[in-house]
Amino acid sequence: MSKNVADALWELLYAAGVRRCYGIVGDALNPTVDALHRHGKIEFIHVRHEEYGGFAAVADGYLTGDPVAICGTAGPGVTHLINAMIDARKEGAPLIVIAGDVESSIIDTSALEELNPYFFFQTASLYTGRIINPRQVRAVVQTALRTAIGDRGPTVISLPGDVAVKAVEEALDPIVRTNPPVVRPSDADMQRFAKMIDAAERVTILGGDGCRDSHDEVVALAKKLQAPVGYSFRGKQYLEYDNANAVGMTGLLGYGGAYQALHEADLVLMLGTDFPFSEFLPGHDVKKVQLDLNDKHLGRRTQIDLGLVGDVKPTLATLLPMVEEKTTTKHLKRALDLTRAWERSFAKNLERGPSQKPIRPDYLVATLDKLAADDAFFGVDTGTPCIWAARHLRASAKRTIFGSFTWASMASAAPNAMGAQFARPGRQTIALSGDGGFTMLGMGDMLTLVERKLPVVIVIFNNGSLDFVRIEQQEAGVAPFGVDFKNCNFADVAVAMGARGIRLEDPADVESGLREALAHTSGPVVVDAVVDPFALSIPSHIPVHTAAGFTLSAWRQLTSGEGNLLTEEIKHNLELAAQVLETR
Ligand SMILES: Cc1ncc(C[n+]2csc(CCOP(=O)(O)OP(=O)(O)O)c2C)c(N)n1
Ligand SMILES: [Mg+2]
Repeated sequence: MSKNVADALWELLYAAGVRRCYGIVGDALNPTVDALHRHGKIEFIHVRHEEYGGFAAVADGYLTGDPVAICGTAGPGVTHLINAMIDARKEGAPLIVIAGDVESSIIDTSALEELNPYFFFQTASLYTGRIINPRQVRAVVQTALRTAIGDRGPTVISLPGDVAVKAVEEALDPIVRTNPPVVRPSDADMQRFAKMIDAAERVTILGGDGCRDSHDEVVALAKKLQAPVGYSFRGKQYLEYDNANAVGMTGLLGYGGAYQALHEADLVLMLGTDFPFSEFLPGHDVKKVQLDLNDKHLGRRTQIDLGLVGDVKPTLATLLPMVEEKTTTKHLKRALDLTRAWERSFAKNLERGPSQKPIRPDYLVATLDKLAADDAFFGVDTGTPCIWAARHLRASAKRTIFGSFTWASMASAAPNAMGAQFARPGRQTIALSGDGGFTMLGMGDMLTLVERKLPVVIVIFNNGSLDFVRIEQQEAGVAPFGVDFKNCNFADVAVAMGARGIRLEDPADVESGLREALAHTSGPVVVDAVVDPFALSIPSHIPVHTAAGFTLSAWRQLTSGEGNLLTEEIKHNLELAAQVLETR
């Protein structure tokens, strides 16, 4: 049988490392998926919602570095992919989106399910190719693959069903994968970099996702410069472990001495971080050097004194012998003292966890952290799970803490966990899901996890609300509104779906319940944890507008007759506040 466009497509994708395609079949896509079926080497993961497949692919691609395919069919099917595609772009995951397209004879006629792929994908896609002639295949697939892999993001191949079955005449050789180049700043810029460091007295490092492969280099530099190392959420997992200079995170999720270390430094080194919250970064009185592989990131979050384009690892390896050793430890010691005080306050609070009802979410996460494997994958939902994960999940050389950290979409944790399980079968895989997130996207595809017998542990923070938004509203000075909802017993739902279900209502059961969940490896488990909706976290630095907003919101609740909720909130957080004040 001669080769058609769809056959050639899968052959080329397979040769470039694509091993899985997540999605839903239908109309325009049927011939393309039929070719995947006949090809036989790329696994098709039939999900119940295209967006779920998209988020699964984001984690899959991020973990393996190999491109992952996702597919949806013309119009509505592909529109379901867009949120995960933007997430892929922000998190740096190589995705190839196979978009079913209407018959080529009715393109641009407002046909049923017709969507202009160029307009529609513009925000999300790094490259969009529409194949209407078999002779485009090599160039379009090549460009889609190279862009997705090289620029780490989603690219689109839009393919009408009638074109998918057209014969390909030319011989198509497999696409050659290239290793990423080693990039570091010019010698002159390296000299300027080293000079600024030598001239400084108090250096602080802020690291991000760009430090992914450079733990040892960052630790060595920090040691040589007596520099505290703070990090973004994405950088935490690469820099917190085995690092005597680690001082926590800055930002609204902040803890430890990072905020002070950044503001009290005379030179800050921003390494591979595009940390977006400018108000938590120091201003003009502190000099800043920013190093990033992407030059578009330089200087966009705060004013910088030196911008450098390069990979953190080779740049620091070159820099290390160029800088003088520093011996004054006062700056580092202050940041470490603050960090230790935070750790003591966490420990004190957690000690009371087993007897504090309702279950404290921080106790839930800290217990999970204690019991989870040293190489566990944690998917974390945007919402309060993010807050508690940032503080209470400890990184290790082999653990992954993953989420929609830059796009901040809800509901990514469960699908991310599924993708992680496909990427690394058998690895302990845990999702920390909001109840809003789980009911938004996670519930339907529980059936996929069951069908595939995937050992994924989904821990639901059942707080009956969009709790994170409630906190946002309070911060903005308004009375909480539109955030509460009624839940069901998710453990019962899980059992009805064929999964294991564990309901946690009593804090005394948290440890045994989580142990049982982690020991269940023959399929998915849902841990439905009824947690305290009033648990607040206090950041290491509270911006003035936040404090003012909380006061105003409290006043509005009192004057609107919702003071009883406020009393609850104060009661639940008073002791925490007292402990945190000790760390100031
Ligand atoms: C798709 C999407 N919709 C809305 C938001 C805004 N948002 C951010 S967090 C959040 C609440 C999340 O609620 P839940 O999943 O229940 O987690 P909780 O904060 O209650 O723990 C919302 C609505 C978002 N980030 N993404
Ligand atoms: Mg919630």
